[in-house]
Amino acid sequence: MLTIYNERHALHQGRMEMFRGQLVPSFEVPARADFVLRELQSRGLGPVSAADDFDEALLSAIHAPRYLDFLAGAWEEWIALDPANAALDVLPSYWPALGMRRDVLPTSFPARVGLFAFDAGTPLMSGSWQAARHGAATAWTAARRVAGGERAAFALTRPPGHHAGADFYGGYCFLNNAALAAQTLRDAGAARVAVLDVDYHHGNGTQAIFYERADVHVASLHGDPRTDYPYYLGHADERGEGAGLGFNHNLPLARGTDFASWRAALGVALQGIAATGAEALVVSLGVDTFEGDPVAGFSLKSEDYLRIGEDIARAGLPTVFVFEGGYAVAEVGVNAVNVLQGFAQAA
Ligand code: SP5
Ligand code: ZN
Repeated sequence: MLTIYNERHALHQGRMEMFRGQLVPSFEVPARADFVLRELQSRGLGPVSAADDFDEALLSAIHAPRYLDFLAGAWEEWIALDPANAALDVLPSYWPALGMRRDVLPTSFPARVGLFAFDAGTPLMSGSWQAARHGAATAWTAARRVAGGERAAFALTRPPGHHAGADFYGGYCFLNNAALAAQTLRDAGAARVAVLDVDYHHGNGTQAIFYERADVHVASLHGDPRTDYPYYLGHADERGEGAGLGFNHNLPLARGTDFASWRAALGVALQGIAATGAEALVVSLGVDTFEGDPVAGFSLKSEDYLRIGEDIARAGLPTVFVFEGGYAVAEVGVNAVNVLQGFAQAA
């Protein structure tokens, strides 16, 4: 399988995230992508190449202009507050509560951070924008290859994307790579595209972006938001709105869910996708469902990921895989590449 690799992913290296009253080292580290790349190469699973030249204007199909402007300039504004800030990551301290104004953009940079960030766990630093931007280019390129006739392609990138919405970031995500891939497949002629999100966490950004649209069906298997991040979205009764009603499918699962139950839910999600008549598939490929993951609560084993790839291949759709979460760093390569290998062998 063809891999498009974000060679600039390591420009983003968030240092600290807020966890229960203290700053702790971020779980989302550059080594994650390095392990996946190494595993792909050692199994010889296909060529690895860089993204095509990318026109940043394409991002506005998914993201709001004022949000993109904020991201592109955030680091310079942070340094302008105080040159000593160069040694620190940007994290929010203030948020607009419900009933407060989001339409007026504050001049204050810290106030704007809280307008666009929905958690204090997503450090933004000097290279975040460049890494995220090239990551979006990576997903866009993978989608173009699939639109051009490849059976499948893998966008190997970080920071991840599925928590990022049209105008917000969080959950280690700044730009929604999977949403851009889905939009790219639509623009290339697929009448309907499905997004299948198998990351442990609900893909709240992807859901929000497509919630009122019938042309992109979003299905997500995840830890129940009653107990798990991102907490405030991802329930089973969220089915889409307006024209999008019936095109959002959430399968929340209890902490501790094992592979047999998880796989049954995958079958339900894939049946739903088949019923929509989708012509192409984007997989938000997080492997934080692994039993050893430090931030999540399912109990999948490494060999289970081969089965996941096989099941997805049986959907028979042109498929773009986009790398998302997975924080058991030493195993993340084996687990992610097992999905791709299972897919390639069954396809
Ligand atoms: C893309 C993705 O997987 N984002 C996930 C963001 C999760 N952020 C919350 C992490 C909570 C950290 N909990 C630490 C538990 C220590 N035992
Ligand atoms: Zn996740």
